[in-house]
Amino acid sequence: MEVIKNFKINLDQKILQSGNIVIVPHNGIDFDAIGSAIGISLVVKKLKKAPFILIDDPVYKIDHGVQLIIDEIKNNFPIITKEKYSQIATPQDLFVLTDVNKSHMICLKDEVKNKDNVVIIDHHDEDESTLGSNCKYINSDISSASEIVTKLLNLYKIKPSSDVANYLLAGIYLDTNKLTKNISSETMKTVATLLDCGANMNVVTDLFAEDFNSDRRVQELVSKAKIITYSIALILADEGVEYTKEELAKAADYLLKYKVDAAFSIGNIGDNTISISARSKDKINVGSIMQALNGGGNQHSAATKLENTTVEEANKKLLKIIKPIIL
Ligand SMILES: [Mn+2]
Repeated sequence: MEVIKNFKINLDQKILQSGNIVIVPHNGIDFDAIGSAIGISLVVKKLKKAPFILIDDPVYKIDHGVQLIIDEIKNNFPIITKEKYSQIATPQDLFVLTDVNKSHMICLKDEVKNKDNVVIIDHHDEDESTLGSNCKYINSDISSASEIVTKLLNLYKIKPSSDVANYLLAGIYLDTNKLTKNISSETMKTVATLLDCGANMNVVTDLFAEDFNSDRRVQELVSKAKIITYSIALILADEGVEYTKEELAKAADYLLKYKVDAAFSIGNIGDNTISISARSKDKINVGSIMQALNGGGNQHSAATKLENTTVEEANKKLLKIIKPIIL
């Protein structure tokens, strides 16, 4: 508690003394990234500053439910692309990263090199690509960035509207695999706080309602799964079919329904790139496995991208790393 209180004091000063406050969720924006970004926008507004949320993903790549949220908020919370931001940028701007701490997972590069201008609010482990910041709250014991931001809103005595409470709850719901994984009593207290603010579980689950065609593709991936040992499930997607990172992640998530310790799905995501999505219960740390393949994440949820390779080759690389762990 002390740590987050000190972070709040530091954050106050940073926001008050900066120019534009640019909130930066990760590329491939998901419910946790958008929910936490919207929550932090309320803090910025309370301090009488104008927040911008920077989203630079191509529209076709944005998840159906996340796009619904973006459409709902865009009149109240200015959303800008990187190009639009570059037209208003000043050297005094502050970048508040939410649900991300690594340089290669955001759309800014040189802008975030000054650690005085970077704030990080995240629940992913740090590694060598974590950006420098002298104002950060990173805690991988917390389920989601949305849980951290809800705690911050409490400290600021900000009561989110029922809409914003739904967005934060959607972030928690995503990163806990529908409140089944990676939850603590603190997570459930945070959920209770959001319900008190008017969040509605039916509205949240509707945001997760699948697009029929995309869900069919996820189920196709799941049908390709093999259990390679008693504890690891593995999907090798067809080389010739392009999937999205989200579809690969959902397929890996789905496999945790079975009696496995971890699940990996490997598929072609276009642009000459193979993606591996990894999910785990408790025994296997998929964060460190993905780190060994230049990716990142945390022990339960991680991913990597490999360029100029094939699904088969990516699988070989993965097996080389996991074999010593599972044998
Ligand atoms: Mn997250």
